[in-house]
Amino acid sequence: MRQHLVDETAIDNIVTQAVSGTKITDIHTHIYSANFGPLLLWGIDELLDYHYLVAETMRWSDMPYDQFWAMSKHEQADYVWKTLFIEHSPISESCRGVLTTLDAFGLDTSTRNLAEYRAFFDQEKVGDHIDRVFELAGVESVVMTNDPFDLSEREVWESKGGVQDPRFHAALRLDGLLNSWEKAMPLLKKWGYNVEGQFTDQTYSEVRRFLADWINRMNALYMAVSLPPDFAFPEDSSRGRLLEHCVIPAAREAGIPFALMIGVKKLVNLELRLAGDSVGKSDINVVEYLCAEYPDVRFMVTMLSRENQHELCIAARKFRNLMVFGCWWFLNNPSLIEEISKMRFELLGMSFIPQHSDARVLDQLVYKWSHSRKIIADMLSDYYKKLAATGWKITEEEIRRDVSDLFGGNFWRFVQRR
Ligand code: RAT
Ligand code: ZN
Repeated sequence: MRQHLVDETAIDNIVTQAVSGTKITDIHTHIYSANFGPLLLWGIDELLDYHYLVAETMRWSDMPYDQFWAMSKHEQADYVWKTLFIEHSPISESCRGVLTTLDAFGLDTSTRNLAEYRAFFDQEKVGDHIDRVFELAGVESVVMTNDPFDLSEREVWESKGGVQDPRFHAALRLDGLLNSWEKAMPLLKKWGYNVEGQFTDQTYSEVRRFLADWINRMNALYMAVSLPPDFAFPEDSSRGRLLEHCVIPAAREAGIPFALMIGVKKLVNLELRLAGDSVGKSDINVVEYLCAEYPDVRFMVTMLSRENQHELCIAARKFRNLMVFGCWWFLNNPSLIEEISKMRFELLGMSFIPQHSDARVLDQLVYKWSHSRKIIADMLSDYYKKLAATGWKITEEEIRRDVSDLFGGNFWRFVQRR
């Protein structure tokens, strides 16, 4: 096949085309396929009620938290809109994201007419809307966050056969099991797993059976957990024991990676509910220990604190069973995406997963990806120009290959599904 060499002056165009034309696999989201019913959030009220925006709204407000939570979703959305978009300029990443999304749907953001935006979403049908969002976002498929301890989700898996839309993949989320064993244990018992409060061999093997059952039922691409800054391993705790005797063996057995999302300080402000979590620096030694101790298990890792990013890159240079992914949550802002991704490109080349959306509302796929795509495209152009300056000749095909690795290929290879 003839290769098309790229002239230095054409790099921007070719990269922009490659980045906008590549369909993304979004490896970590909180959205669901349509048959999960009300678990799939979409529309303007959900966009405005996003917990990132609730946290920002309450900074301006003296309304008692309970009063805010007592309002309907619709009223909460009105309040967020008034506070963050009308009374102040909506420059924060999460605010701008709402506007990017409305604009992409062809709505006129200059009117500031919330009723008009509501009317647009009101006439959308969920199935068509999913298609439209995936198309606008340039997303091919998404990985959900699937928690067998969430009773409404469980019901869909058990009685309705789970996902029917091939664009939605599952990830088995283990926060319920690993971070609150006292609550998980009686539930496991109720569901027919012969576990005990004591960590006996039988308890371990029953938890492994539970994991294998759910990996199969969900056809999970990976298992995942979010962890606090003081996460330690090995550790004489229920989490440490379950990790060592159940989760790691289950990952090995099923041949799927285990994703660790490290650095969340849960509910530093209880009254903010879902918006009340914070961040703390974590210990990279734990990641290095896991990768060294279990070379036959693959770990996907993202860390929440900016301070952990450099050492995480270095750890990935040392361990090929470690896949660094995404700019998570409080890091999913242009200035930090740029800083962190540059560090990763310069230390790891193309061998990482630069971003996931973490979308909780379907429509957020539109802005999260449009914002990240732009930043990544600009960065890549710059790196290719630097290569060209050395005399290196790059082809269009190579640029497309690299972009396709970053936006999906690296993930599918790591989960060994393609
Ligand atoms: O980013 C978020 O929406 C957080 O609330 C969390 O869900 C986080 O991404 C997680 O997966 O724990
Ligand atoms: Zn998440």
